[in-house]
Amino acid sequence: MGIFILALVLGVSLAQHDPHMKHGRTSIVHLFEWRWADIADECERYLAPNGFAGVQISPPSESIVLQNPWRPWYERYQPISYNLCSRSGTEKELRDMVTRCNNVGVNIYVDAVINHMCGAGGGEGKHSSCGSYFNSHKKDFPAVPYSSWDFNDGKCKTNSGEIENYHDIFQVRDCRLVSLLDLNLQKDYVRDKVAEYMNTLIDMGVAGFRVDACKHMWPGDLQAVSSRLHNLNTSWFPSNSKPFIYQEVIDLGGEPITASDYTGIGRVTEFKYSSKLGTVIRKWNGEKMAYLRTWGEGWGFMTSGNALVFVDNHDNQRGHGAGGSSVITFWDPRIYKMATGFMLAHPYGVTRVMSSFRWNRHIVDGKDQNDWMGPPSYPDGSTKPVLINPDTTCGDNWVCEHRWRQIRNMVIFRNVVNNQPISHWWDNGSNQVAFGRGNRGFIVFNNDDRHLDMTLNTGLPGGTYCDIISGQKEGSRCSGKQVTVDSDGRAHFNISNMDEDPFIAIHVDSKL
Ligand code: LAG
Ligand code: CA
Repeated sequence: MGIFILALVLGVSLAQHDPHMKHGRTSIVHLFEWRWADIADECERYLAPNGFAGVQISPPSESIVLQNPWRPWYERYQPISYNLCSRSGTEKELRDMVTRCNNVGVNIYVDAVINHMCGAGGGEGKHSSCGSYFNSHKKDFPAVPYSSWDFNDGKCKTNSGEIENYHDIFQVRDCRLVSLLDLNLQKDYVRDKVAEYMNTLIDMGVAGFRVDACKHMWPGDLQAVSSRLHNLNTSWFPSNSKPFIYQEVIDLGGEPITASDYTGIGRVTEFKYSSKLGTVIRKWNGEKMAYLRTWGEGWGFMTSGNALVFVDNHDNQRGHGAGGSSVITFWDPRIYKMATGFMLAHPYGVTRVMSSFRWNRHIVDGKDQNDWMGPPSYPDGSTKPVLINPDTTCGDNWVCEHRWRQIRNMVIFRNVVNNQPISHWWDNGSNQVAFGRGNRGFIVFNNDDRHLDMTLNTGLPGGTYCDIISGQKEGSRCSGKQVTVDSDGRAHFNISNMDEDPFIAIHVDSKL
């Protein structure tokens, strides 16, 4: 009740900050560019059994189809209409996926591209994923329909029509982002069309949205769209549930538009988290893991209840968007597992795990020449199914970070310690740190160039626990390392800096 009144006073709609996760699950996985049919299978065979709360899917709206370069991943950030056939599949397959994932308690969060349509130079014809006609020169998108009246060009005051200066909040909202035709969300007509699209998905059963490019939309316009949204489908969600909204706002500091301009509408992506965690784990700029003691608001991040956090995302893992070279990705697997392990062990924010495809990375002078490359595809441009190897990893250049044992087991760890505060923090003043989550779990990292050999107070009940990083509990034995906690909660930890993964995690469900 107290919180509710506070929320009213602050004008905050806390409802849209709630991801509506089921069965005590806590993490979202971004299955970047996966086909709907594969996601449906993955919900049933892997995500639900391993405690994943939800999936962020690639944009389901009809997009441009680009041939130069050949079928880049980013064509899906250039909508042609709100028809629901995309590179990931048909509307029927989308609907089937939403139903099947919901039926096993895995939520679907849709990447909604509503700031713009395709690029101004997108052309004319039917080079679109459902075959709808459009003419970018005339700003004509009859399949919505939008016409030239529905775009912002009159309002944009730059000579080029492009965003030229990020210190001018009017340009950032009313001019074109990388030439993309900018929708006029001041108009009720545009707001209605966008809300109609999102409501179709809500009625289908999705749990919420990752809203693309929010820095480029006025918070008031987003609020107007949000207020038009239906409640979630009561086949799977309690009545009066509002869709979860997490807004992509790249705020690394130094610009007049900040993440806090948007926290009244829903959660916001905390990009500082991704960039700073990379800096710390890489030990750049004199950073060390010991400083993570105050991780979260103490580092100037937004309030935990407003934040959506990630180690890397589909943009900054390939040098798009912003965040810089510190961002850690699957290309550096050893530190990637550690960074993801830290994120999932730490209580701050709603966590999103990245699941990528591999591409022919080719970095020249710090820039990846192949940052455009699309998902694993056949010569005709259609996306390949996700191949599952006998050892449960993925093939055909699907990376499936979420299936790496260390990451999957830390997703489970986060569920087991949900709502518990940080306890028993220890560090060596350098890059060896440890902390517990109440009396439910404990994790120890050794990111120094020397051995860790310490007895620590874990706060856990006495017993023998299986380390969930080097292995896990399998029946009545551990497939990896074993940790003995004495009756006072103390345990001895030995972590070589040469270990495959220099960290250990245990929780009450990994006790023998
Ligand atoms: C986002 N967040 O705010 C997405 O996370 C990001 O992936 C999107 O950019 C961006 N906003 C717009 O939705 C991506 C690529 C861009 C690409 C754009 C449109 O990062 O590189 O632009 O999608 O496909 C590409 C070209 C541009 C060109 C533009 C229009 O790179 O040079 O001007 O297309 O033709
Ligand atoms: Ca805009």
